[in-house]
Amino acid sequence: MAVRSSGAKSSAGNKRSVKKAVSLAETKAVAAAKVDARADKNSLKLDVNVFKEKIVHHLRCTIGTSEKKASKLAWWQALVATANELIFDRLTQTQYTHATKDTRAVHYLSAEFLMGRLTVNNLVSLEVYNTAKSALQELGIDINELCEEETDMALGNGGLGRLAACFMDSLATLAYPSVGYGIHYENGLFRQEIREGRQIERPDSWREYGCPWEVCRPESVQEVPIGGFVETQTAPDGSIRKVWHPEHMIKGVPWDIPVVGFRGASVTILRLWESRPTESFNWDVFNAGGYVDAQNEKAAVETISKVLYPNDSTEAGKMLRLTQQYFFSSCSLRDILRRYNRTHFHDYGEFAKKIAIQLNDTHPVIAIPELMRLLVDEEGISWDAAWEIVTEVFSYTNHTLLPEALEKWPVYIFEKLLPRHLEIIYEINYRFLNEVVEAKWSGDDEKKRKLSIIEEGPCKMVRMANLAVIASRKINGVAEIHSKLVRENLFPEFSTLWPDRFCNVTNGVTPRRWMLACNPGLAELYNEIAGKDWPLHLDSCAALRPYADDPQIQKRFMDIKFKNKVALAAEIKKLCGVEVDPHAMFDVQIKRLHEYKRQHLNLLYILHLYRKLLADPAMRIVPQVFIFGAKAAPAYTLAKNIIYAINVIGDKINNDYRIRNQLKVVFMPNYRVSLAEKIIPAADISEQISTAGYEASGTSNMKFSMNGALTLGTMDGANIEIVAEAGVENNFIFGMSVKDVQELKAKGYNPWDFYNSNQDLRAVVDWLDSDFFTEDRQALASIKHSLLEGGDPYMVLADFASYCAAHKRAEEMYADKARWAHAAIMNSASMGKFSSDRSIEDYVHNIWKLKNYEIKDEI
Ligand code: 26V
Repeated sequence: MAVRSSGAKSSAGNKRSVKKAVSLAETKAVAAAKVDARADKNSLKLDVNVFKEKIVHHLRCTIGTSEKKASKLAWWQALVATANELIFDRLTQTQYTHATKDTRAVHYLSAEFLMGRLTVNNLVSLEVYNTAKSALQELGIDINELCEEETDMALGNGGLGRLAACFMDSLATLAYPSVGYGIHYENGLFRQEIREGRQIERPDSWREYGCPWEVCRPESVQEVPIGGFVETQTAPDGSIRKVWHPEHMIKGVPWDIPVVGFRGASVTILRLWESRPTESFNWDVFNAGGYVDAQNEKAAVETISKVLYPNDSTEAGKMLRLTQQYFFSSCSLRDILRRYNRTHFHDYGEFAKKIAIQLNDTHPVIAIPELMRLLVDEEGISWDAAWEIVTEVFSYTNHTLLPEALEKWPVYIFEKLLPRHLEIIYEINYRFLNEVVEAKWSGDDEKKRKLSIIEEGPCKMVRMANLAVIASRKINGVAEIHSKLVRENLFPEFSTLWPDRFCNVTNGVTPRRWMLACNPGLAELYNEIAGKDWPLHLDSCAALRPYADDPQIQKRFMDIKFKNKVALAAEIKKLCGVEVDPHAMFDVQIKRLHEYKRQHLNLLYILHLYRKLLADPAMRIVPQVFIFGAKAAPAYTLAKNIIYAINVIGDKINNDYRIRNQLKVVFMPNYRVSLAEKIIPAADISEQISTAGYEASGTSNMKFSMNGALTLGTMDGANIEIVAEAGVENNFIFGMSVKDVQELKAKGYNPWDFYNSNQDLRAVVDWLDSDFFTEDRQALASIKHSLLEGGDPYMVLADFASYCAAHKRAEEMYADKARWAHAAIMNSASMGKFSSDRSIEDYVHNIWKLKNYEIKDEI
């Protein structure tokens, strides 16, 4: 021991003296190397020839092929490798700055990150897009074709996951110390195929041939216990200790995806955990001759991160879903603790000063009892001290009021998977009910029943949202109206208890992806009018507003739109085989298929128009193309029937010569981020038609407006704030307000009243129950059935008349080109508020309390 120790010392001593001796030469060499590296970087950024050489170098030396035989995929991989040279350098600089300054950071825990494609965005953010384009052009390659090689990273269902991706972009751009934590799903959201009008789900294997953006980090692997039982040990002094004997250990392997801030401001990491069996775990079974059993167990562990669950409320897979949530939450917390302890050596006095954790919906809420467990059971901290830390660190964002989406887990699943966590949840609940609720509403058992984390009943359940509220410092909704409903309808008692905990952060979207990268024509116009910094200061786009009536600017703006429509028409032809006229009004509804989003209301209007055209063959209307994109959860039968209805009705209309191409209906298959990037810049009308009170915010509504579409929508979610900025006169608002909906519900809504009193409505609803569109009338009749016998839960019929009137106003305005251009410009130029940079600044100032740091080229 002594020998080893002194040896170690002397070798360290030697190193120091050697270092001193060469320090001057070394310093010079390092400085020279740094200059070289910077020159190299700059030339890579600016010099087309250097970029070209790099791509060819990577094609040969990284990918192992040559210019002559390389596939498009290989060229794309070489392009990514070239970009990665710049990205990793910036990443190292960022991490160096944050480590040396021991910065406070936010950790964004989300089961979903819908990143889409990264190539164009990263090149644009690094300011090398044009260099890369020219370099590739000289090599005889079209950059657009290469970018089409990239499979979307579809690790999310919809709005919530895409919001997380926009937030990562803004965190990196604003250079706030941050990490995104999630799950490295082997299969993202299913790929949708349409066969004979019906949705078919196919697996999405986004990294079948590897993803060149991600880096595996074996040095940061974590191990997570699961299952088993808890033993209560009593020490000689009478104190009690809980010891968990887990049944299995799961290995969490981190994959890092760098997120590049605009102009390389900083590079933030998205760390996604993949589940693997631990080295040790299958040996016992294996040695006992159970080779096959061991393989089965291995497969079971690997299943944890295999697939993203689509949003359907089926019972199947509940166990696995909770395991996923626990797995990634625990890996992330252990990673956070490991990094903290590198400089704080298990002294938790500073923990809450350095760490903020945002829970993106209830999916990662299991992190609350897990942090309690890590601090109390594994780090030996008292319950009270641990609770103080936990309640300082966590905040929770609510993204939906839909009761079926509010997560509850059966207690028996907890007993099986997470027995110690269940004990901790019981303890949190006991203290909350007996200290907090009792103090406020003494003896009121009804209040206790309602606020309890545990729902009593034949199957006891753990209410994750209640746990989140009880442990969080701040709870936010995602648009003004939604946050109000969270306070008043979802958590009224909690907000009486803790009024200061509740706040609003209106969602936003990144203008880098949703304007600059996807709409270069519009970006150029803003460069000229607002200066090149508009993607960082979206408010500055307001500089276009004074030109809203200028004929030249109107023409320029609408020419950009037209060009985008021509491109989309070509895509529609390619994907749907339908010819559409780019002069027609493009009316778009793209979002997950759900009854509350009311794609069937849109369909009823289409039927109404079609019927009028058939009744009067001489009638001339504004030519219109209705464009849909939507995935339905695989077990959601009615949603799938609505997709089928859109397709068969579209097919009939598109091929009906009598209506002279005045109406077209297309359903674009496999809606995803990269398709949205093509559709949104080409839209004239943005359909945002949810029943008021149900769409928490919406985010595509913002993307459409930024790109000059007019909203046809209800006073719901962020629509309210969008029209407040862009002018209600420049959009088409219709339907019941949240208050109207509440009142009608209270009065007793009867869809038959509307059906019986509106001839037009009745005709189109009945049309669904006929063999006019398809022999399989059952599928379409199921929609009618849900609207009548089913009680029309989302009040489609109640809003039909008002919806038709809004469409009429839109058609009239479209015929007046100057008026339309005015409205389109006013929308696009008024969206400053809806940059995700603003959302992040709101989180930073009201919740996270972070500082950002300039990232210099220091190492
Ligand atoms: C979840 C589920 C699960 C079970 C069955 C049905 C169902 C339906 C919807 C959901 C959605 C969960 C959360 C979500 O994605 N919310 C969306 O979050 C966006 C970002 O804040 C927001 O813009 C959307 O309005 C909101 O729907």
